[in-house]
Amino acid sequence: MGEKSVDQASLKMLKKAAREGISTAWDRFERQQPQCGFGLSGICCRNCNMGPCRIDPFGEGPNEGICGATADIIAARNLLRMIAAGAAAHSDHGRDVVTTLYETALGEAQGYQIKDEEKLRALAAEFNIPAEGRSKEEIACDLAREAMEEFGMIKGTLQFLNRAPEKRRELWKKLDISPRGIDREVVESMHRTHMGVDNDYVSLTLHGVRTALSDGWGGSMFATEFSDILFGTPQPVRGKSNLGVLKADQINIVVHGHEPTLSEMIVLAARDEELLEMARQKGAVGINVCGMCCTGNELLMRHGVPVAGNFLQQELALITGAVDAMVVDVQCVMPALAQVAKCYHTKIITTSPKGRMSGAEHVPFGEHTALDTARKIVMMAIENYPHRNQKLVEIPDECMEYMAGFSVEAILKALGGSLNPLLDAIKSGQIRGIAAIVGCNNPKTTQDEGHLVLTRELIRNNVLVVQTGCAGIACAKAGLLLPEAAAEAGEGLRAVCQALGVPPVLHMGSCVDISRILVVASAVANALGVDISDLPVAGAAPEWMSEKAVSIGAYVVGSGVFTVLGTVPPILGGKGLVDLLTEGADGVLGAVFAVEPDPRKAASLILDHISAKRKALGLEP
Ligand code: SF4
Ligand code: MSK
Repeated sequence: MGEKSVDQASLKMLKKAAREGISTAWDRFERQQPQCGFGLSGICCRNCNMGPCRIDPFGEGPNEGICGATADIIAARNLLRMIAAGAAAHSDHGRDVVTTLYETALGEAQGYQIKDEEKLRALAAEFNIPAEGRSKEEIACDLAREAMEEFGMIKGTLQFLNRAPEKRRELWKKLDISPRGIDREVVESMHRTHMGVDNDYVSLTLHGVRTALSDGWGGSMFATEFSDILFGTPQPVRGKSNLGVLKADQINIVVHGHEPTLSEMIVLAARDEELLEMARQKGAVGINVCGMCCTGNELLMRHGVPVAGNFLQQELALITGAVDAMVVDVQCVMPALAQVAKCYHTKIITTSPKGRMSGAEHVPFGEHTALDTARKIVMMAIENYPHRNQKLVEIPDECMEYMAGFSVEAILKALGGSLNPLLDAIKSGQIRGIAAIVGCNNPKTTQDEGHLVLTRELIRNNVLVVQTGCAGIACAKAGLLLPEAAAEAGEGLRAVCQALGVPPVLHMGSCVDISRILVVASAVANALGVDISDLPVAGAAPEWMSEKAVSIGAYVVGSGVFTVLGTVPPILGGKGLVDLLTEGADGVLGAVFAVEPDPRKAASLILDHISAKRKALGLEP
């Protein structure tokens, strides 16, 4: 492996960590080497107590488990369980936002309001909820109840599937993979993977796609749409990124995790004059709330709040010695934080009943007392500021401006209210296609390098890039989210970006906001009268690590988009499964996965794919 990171701020903090004897994910990764070959190939099973069983990938030892499960069955079951966990995580996040809207509508949630009434009314129309002459609270109440039904729905299929092009919906119906209730698909995944239920790797994989679709077109879409109703639909906004956003003379609060419900309240509380005065009395000049990972994405999309970093920088933020409190909720929060925090004065504060951490303080967060809880947390950070050991403080100066906030509505506004300018640019070849680059960091690969190399290669070749998650933060830190980055784009894309005043890389939000990308892809496909699989579009997750990314990959391919993975998924021991996902799926779903760790080669795969799709549409390849 090469360098640990291409981010200078990360490298500086890794040096500081080494000086101070603190181990980070990179050190722990090294201590795990060599990683288990059975695990890496996905062919160990412990789904029952006759096992654990493992298959010999070289054909010399056992080629089936005690029950007779083959490598393909074991790998497919393991993959399906990963999808189910990822879909559950996104969808449970969506459920919490739906609940918050419901309680806001009832007047029982403290500090929240319905900020985007237009979107509320548009969604009400989509769900056939009467809106005429009714208050926004009455409509929101009905809409939230409808949404709750979709989680545990007992008949029919998800409402948001109607947003997909007709051909795609027909295909899902034909394959019998249109998702029903969101929870139902996850439960069925667990049932099918129980010992002795679904013993066919093709059938297991198809259910994986169905479960993933219930995430993309269900749980994640609810999270996005309902967050917009509550907190406002993002519009282009500027802010700053990387560890240099931490301030030596301010109370630094890093909010980390995924759900915007808590972080929105922390942002609000940090502006409270009474708390600001308290901070001044402790000797700080202000309260600096910064985001991390997808909580950071939620806040930067809506408020231009500084984002301190992406996944592999969570420990590094603490190693600056300048974080007074790190407030976490759910997902992508490393248990190591509590250990690292012990070396400094930082308080790690967990807030979700679902996400506790030994060694952290727990401040339970709930909608009914949201603002009071947020104030309490901000006060804890203020009280902690005097304990900061100035001798240990070292804040890297890397700090890059970004422009984010490209919701579907913001993109349409930038285009003058209609998709036509984008369609014309695609037809003329000024923009050759669109690529969604998403996902995490992973110490298996140099931090941010995959995201940056792939993004630069694609924009240079006139492919518009849209991003979410930690990929978006990687590009923010590298300056690729600025309109000036159009200088790095090919001539056609550059001209379009300069005319519209937008960057060549559009930040569309957090991981759940990949649902926004599905909406754009559907709108383009509908405008051209084709399926999503006919479009010159592709997906990529160069540095993915989480089970949510597996669910995302499966619903993106299931929606008809060719997807390139940069880190290798644990399935290679199931040869039939690999063939199905990388070749066979094309004839079934109109899209496949490719695995390509080299981001330059990944770019070539995507460019070839875009050329082929352009040609098939009768466009200049
Ligand atoms: Fe082994 Fe089959 Fe049990 Fe898995 S389900 S542990 S392969 S016997
Ligand atoms: S936070 S899922 S590391 S993108 Fe959404 Fe980043 Fe991946 Fe978590």
